[in-house]
Amino acid sequence: MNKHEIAEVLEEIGLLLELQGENPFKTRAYQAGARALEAMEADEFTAHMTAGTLGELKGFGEALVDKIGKLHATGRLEFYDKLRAQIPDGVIALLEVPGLGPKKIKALREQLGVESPEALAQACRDGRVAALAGFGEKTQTKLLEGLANREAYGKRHRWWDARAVAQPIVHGLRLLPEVERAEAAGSLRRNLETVGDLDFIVAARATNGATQDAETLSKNAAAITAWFCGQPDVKEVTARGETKASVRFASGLQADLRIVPAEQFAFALHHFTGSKDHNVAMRQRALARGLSLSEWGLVPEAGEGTAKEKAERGLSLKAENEAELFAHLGLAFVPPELREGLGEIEVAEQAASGGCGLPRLVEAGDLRGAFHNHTTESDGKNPLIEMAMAAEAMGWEYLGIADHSKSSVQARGLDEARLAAQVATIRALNASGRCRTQVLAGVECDILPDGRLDYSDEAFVELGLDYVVASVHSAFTQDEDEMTRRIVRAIEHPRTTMLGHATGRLLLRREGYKLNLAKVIDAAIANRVVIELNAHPSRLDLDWRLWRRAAERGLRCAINPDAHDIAGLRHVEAGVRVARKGWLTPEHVLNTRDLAGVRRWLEKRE
Ligand code: DGT
Ligand code: CA
Ligand code: CA
Ligand code: ZN
Repeated sequence: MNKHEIAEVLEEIGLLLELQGENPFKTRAYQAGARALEAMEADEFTAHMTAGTLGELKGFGEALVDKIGKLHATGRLEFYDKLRAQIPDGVIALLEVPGLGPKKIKALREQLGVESPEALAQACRDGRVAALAGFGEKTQTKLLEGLANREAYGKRHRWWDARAVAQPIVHGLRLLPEVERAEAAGSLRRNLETVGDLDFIVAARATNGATQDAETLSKNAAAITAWFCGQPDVKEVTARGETKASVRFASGLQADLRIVPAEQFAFALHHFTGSKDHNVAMRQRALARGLSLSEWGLVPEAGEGTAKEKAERGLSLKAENEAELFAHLGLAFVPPELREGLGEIEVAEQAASGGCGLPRLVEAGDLRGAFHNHTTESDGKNPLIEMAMAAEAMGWEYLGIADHSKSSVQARGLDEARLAAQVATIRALNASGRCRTQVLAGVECDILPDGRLDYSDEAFVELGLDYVVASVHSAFTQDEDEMTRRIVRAIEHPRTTMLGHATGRLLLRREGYKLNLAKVIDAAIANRVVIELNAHPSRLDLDWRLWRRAAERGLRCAINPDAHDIAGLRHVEAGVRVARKGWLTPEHVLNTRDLAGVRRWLEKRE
């Protein structure tokens, strides 16, 4: 196990011990150990493990070092397995209910016998939770809300996490001798912000000459299915047939596998990429041409038999890849992220007939920097120099630092003096030539509840910042009018360069605050204020569904990782994926500009 995985196990041990009512010193030791591991460089950790010197560090007692050693070497820990087995799954599930920690869960178990989310919901409906000491009506209502969200959200996963699971599976499939081609399809391939399940499409290899004989296909399919179902993370095989299988991983994520002959691959990949709305529109288009489109192929509508039978009789048009499939229907290739049935087929038709065509969507390689990133000055985990070096390693021309402002006390927001010092440090770093990436001096400035910014106009003049990201971090519960007025006021402030994480949503955890986004977008366009596409995998905010129209109307985007550490810079990729889904081209995105172009925008907004 790597240090991150070990830290997660330690964190969980701490929680489990707390659930059992262990003494707080013991539980805290595990949680502190987990945090110390997270903060450690990977190289440093490896060096300690090799040299056996972890125990010399503060906070790593003998028992902890022993457990880390076992997890590092074997990936297993008997102590953890035993502990985990003592606690019912339902109680573990309670930990995921917002508003519930180990202490409250302990009280619910001991006083009400509640040992699962379902039992908790019942106890809340009966009013028994409100009656408990330390709970009350308000808590009970909150818990019911949290339970409802958990149900609605529980079945989906963040795109970023789903991809981390899918990538090694695609690679593993491609390495099998029986596999000719393998791709992930479904919502993952369409870059949807959350993913229900994974879908894998595999073309089995034809070993007997050009035409595939049924026997070879079924032999190869069996080998592929066996590999798929036998992956170490598979917790349950939920379906298993000759050419398909479904599994569930320990994380709860499920995955479908389909195996097809090579000549069917493009059709199956297209079908299982979806979306349903896109597929419906494509099928209608095929029908208008006397053809029937399905996962089996593109066959004549007329004649005896099902589409599958016709395809098996060799009546399908041939498509080596999806581009050829689209071409059969008079369409240019539609990138998967645009396949949502939102007008992409009409545009692909114009493109095929030499019209204005599909947009050249923004790519990760187009980005030359980003504006919203944190350092250890506020709540980041890496100091300025390390963030700058990491940006340099990514080939970025500039890196914007925007630490929190003074009202974000819990994030160690910077007052005027500390911010002035940071600006001076940034200017000095740029002048020193230590780093090819130029650092831009910004701030993530709180939008106060009344819409004012967190520093006075005089302070802004003195600070001489390159730009200001204005964000809401407090008073989330204002009503829609008040919140809208608040944000519009911040947008109208002459110092505001861009609006950070516009709705404050946390995917699968928290809805955004109530807001009239149309008014906010109008104000941003009118004031030439950029709206950020916050690329953090839990945010992806502003939502992709709003970008196409807003950008057409003149709204400028910045794809910002909101990185709190070096690894967080990589989140821009999630942001780019979502920007593509919003039909954004490089011209719509400020951070595709070179440094001179960015400076022109920051100074003159042009
Ligand atoms: P998800 O998994 O909920 O995030 O969303 P998808 O889009 O991955 O949906 P999924 O896994 O149920 O199916 C993958 C694709 O297969 C879907 O986008 C379109 C296609 N598909 C599946 N079932 C149907 C269906 O009943 N009708 C049509 N037209 N297409 C379907
Ligand atoms: Ca899916
Ligand atoms: Ca599926
Ligand atoms: Zn923020």
